[in-house]
Amino acid sequence: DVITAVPSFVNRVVNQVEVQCFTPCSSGYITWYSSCYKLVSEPKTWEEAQQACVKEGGNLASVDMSYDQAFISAAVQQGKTDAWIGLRRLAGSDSYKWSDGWPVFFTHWGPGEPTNHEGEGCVSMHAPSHFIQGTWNDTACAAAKPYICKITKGKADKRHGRTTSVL
Ligand SMILES: [Ca+2]
Repeated sequence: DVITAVPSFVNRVVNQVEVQCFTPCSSGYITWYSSCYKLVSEPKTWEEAQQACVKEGGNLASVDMSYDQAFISAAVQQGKTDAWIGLRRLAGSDSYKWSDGWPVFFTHWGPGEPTNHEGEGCVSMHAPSHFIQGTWNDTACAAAKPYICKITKGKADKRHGRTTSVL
């Protein structure tokens, strides 16, 4: 038998490998799996921080899985204060949403969190000064904090007109 066509799944694998090889992270970003991350120490409100990340082609970091949590927590522990992540409570509700649109599969709240107080709808990750470092806290969106941007390579790649499939 002669194989006359490359199966579509092979094309998808090749595309993914190309994306990983030819789309390096921008300067100042660290690669972790298929995303690039940067801890920015200049404090901003949650909304300003999100806008700053969008300007660079990303969003405030979503934490999709426990291995992301471990990586992002390690990055935050290099700073001195809590840092914003991309989670925010929907107004007038108890449900939360990632700013990059990723579904909320995984959470790592600190004890008693989220408190869901009115006016505390944005989520930060605790710094090493906190006894439960790396856990999450819903707090005032207008507070200025360092933040973590995340650029997902497949998404950045779409800007150049190429589609990346997830297997
Ligand atoms: Ca809280």
